[in-house]
Amino acid sequence: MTRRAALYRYRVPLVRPLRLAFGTLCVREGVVLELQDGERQGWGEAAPLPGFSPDSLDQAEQRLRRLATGWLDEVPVARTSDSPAAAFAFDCARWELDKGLLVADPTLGAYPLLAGSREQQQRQWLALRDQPPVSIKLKLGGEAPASDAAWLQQLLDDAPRLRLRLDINRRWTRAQAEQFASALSKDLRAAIDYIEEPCQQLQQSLAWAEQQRLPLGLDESLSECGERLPDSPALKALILKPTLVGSLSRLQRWLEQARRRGMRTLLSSCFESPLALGQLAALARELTPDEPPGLDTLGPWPQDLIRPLPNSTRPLLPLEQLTCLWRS
Ligand code: OSB
Ligand code: MG
Repeated sequence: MTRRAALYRYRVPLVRPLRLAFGTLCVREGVVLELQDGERQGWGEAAPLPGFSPDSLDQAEQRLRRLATGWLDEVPVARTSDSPAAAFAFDCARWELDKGLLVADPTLGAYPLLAGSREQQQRQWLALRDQPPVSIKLKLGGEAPASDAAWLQQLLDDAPRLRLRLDINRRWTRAQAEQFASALSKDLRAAIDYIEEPCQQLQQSLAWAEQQRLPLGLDESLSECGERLPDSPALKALILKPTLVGSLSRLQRWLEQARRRGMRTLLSSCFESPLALGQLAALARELTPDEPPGLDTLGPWPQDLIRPLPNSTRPLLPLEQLTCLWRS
């Protein structure tokens, strides 16, 4: 059997700028790995998110080249790595080689994400209000905490059965978190599935959630946890972003640990391209079948990458239009 490998780079201007808690992105860049073993083929994408990921695109590219070279020579490459995005990409490509195509429609069962300014969120909600989803995720923390609570109350008045997932991305001081908790009505409190990353420090978030008896979700703090989740009754949800976690075996270990503690576990995206979003949707179906993943991040993508997503109406950006960086 002949093994072959190649690396490509994409650079895609987004339909509209992505305003995130940690900066604004107008262009998304990533590296795509292609592995071939005889007739079989596997793809993987590494797209570290600037300002959020611990690794850079250059680091991911270097690491992927090493991993691919090791695979071609059939020698194992040391697992330790400075690039989780590369480990994720490599494992997806290996998965496809071994088990077949990793693709599902990321919009199926997805809960909507309201992001951006309050005004933008209000506009997004207007489009959803008449047929409200079961649950919704909101990015909060950009306004005064009491005003955020009032906005949530308005959502609940429009759709009384709505379940809320809130993501603060560590924007609150402990005092602001207290203000938010004090502004919650009883209904509103009961409608909250979890609050992701409220405070600037994990210890503050834990202490606040325990004291207020509010359900806490962990996302970016996971990188500070080493191999063990903090022991806290407030910890109710683990949001896992494979681009940040790295290898699929590491992802599995987090899933098992969280499940042993009765936490809910969700996969989520880092604004990867439709190629990786389709893979994340398929992985979520395998690994977290009772929780739809947080993948409502397709909006800014003008095209599907390399292969069409199921049910997609976007045009395709074919492989020929990517820059080939290396091939064996
Ligand atoms: O804070 O959870 C985040 C996307 C990129 C970077 C950070 C985050 C996100 C998301 C993805 O919110 C969507 C989701 O988790 O539902
Ligand atoms: Mg989050």
